Amino acid sequence: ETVKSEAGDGKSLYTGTVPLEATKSGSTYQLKDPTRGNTYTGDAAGQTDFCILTFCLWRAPATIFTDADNHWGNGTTSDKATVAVDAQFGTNETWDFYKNVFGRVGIGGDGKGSFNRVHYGNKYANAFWDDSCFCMTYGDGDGTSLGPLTSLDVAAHEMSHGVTSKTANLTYSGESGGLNEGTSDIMAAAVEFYANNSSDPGDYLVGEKVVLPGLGQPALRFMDKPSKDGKSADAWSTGTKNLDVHYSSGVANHFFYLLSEGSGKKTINGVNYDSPTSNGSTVAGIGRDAATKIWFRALTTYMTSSTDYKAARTATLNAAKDLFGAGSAQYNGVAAAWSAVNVS
Ligand code: ASN
Ligand code: ZN
Repeated sequence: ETVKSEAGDGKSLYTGTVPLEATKSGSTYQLKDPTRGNTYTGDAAGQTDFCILTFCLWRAPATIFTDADNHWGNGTTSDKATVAVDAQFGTNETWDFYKNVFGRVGIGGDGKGSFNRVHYGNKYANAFWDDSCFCMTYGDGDGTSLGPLTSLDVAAHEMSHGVTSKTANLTYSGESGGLNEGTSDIMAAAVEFYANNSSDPGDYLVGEKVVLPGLGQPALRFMDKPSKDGKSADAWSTGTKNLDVHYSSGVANHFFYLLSEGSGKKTINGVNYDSPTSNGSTVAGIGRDAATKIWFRALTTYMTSSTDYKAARTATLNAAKDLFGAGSAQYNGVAAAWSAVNVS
């Protein structure tokens, strides 16, 4: 029996009312999308996994969300299904982005869907992708610094860890760890621009929807000038490899911003940016679509588990040569943007 997809919609926390595809089971609907590898969203109901490092002895089950009329959530946290709408929407947009922009179907590139768990733990202020269950997990946040982690950019960031793991498999420490984190931030921005949702338009901020006043900054990370978070690197130095991977990623994020948009002041979708260069140069952007294609090709064709920033420069130059030619503006833009973050 083929499962018929039933078009419904949901009122999300962060992206307004969004279309969803559900599965009809008897007289109720399940939040499970047959058009995207049966990707579904379930309720972890406050439970947490029991793991020793990465080996999990017990995992909080995801009880699939069901609904009587295929109109999910109410746009606020008073309805448990609201953040499930965000999570399902996040997987949908990320799926569509990888499929329609790169021809990659599913995080693993094998057409297989994943699943989401929401309401994980108690005041859990994080979200993560897990390769071993092929699943996404979202906490509801601590309510002071972070709200529910279910924004589109967080979804795309975490699921892109799954793509990296199946491709370059960049080791999650040192400079390769910064490139791994940077890849997730870069793809998060690209997915947000791709989705073009009016409540959450594309930007070069990470986590702007999930932060609360208690965090004291308007986003988790800032790609135009990563040091705005007080910790991330704007440019490469010999100390980059010693930073936490969420801060050494600044070099990659800043490279990607400069390559896409260029240096200096710019306003995009109402957000003001002012991106410096470390060498005093002025960099002209090549556009985010070209920059995204170059990064993805470098990730999937040239980067390996041990790629560092110097090798990432070579990988992206090779990718730009393949896609646009050796003397192209895009190729020259890649060289200039890396030089502007002190990677030569
Ligand atoms: N949210 C964190 C991240 O994706 C958790 C993790 O998996 N390291 O960077
Ligand atoms: Zn990450």
